[in-house]
Amino acid sequence: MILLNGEIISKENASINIEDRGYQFGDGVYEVIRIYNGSFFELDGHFDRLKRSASEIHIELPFDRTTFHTKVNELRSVNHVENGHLYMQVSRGVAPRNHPFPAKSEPVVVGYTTEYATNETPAPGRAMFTEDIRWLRCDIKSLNLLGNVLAKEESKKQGYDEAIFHRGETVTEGSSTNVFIVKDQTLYTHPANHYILDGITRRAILDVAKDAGIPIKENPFTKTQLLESDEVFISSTTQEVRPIIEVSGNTIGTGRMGDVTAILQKAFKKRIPNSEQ
Ligand code: DCS
Repeated sequence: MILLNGEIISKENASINIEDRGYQFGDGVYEVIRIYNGSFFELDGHFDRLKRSASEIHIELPFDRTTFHTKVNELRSVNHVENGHLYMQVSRGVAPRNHPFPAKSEPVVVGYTTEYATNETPAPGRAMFTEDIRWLRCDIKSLNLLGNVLAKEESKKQGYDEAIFHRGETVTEGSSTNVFIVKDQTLYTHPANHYILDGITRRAILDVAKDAGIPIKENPFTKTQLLESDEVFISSTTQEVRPIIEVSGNTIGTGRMGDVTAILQKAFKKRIPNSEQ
């Protein structure tokens, strides 16, 4: 079953208009929300971010927080998803194709769930650098993902797990992840400004790092600083805290998961709803 404009219906009965601006312009916003042991992870944080993304592109969400909670829980429940994620997108709606906003359009809301076979964090991965050619509002979780998709595809073609973006010498984020480095026991990540998406996982990591007494610097760092760091990891809803042991052919640190990364991975896992760890 899927969610379409507030109704839970079977996928077979759902259709999207060819003049949906999400389809024609990528004119909309989205969220990917993790489900652990039958509960959503940081649901309010996702709602707040969705509302902010929508507002930044002048879309008013057609539901409030309470309705959002009710609908996504209903969908999770009818689909019996214990572990997986919910994808949700809101487009500006349907109108004859024309660049300016239509005078009148109702946002189109789509949600569906995906089930995971396991909750295991992906194994340590390898990444490559790629120039960040995206627009300057990466803080908006927009449906326009071409820059991200092209970078991820290139990294896959070259046998890597992720593409790490840089603007000139400055590292920003991954194609679908945030990037952290550890140098001399201090944790560094790009500040949450227009150059990156302020990840829900990123925030949880900063929180647990603070609790663990790990010094944090939300400062931009360079490609060279990343290559000379002791540890690198990426974070996202789907990949959690994932060590990166090689970047563009260069081994990072010992070539294995670092100590600080291990502490943060463990502490993050403890935050998972109904976790037994
Ligand atoms: N940066 C980018 C560009 C992302 O696309 C994502 C997540 C993140 C950072 C990490 O954010 P979260 O911690 O909130 O997940 N991308 C989602 C996506 O498109 N698929 O999975 C997660």
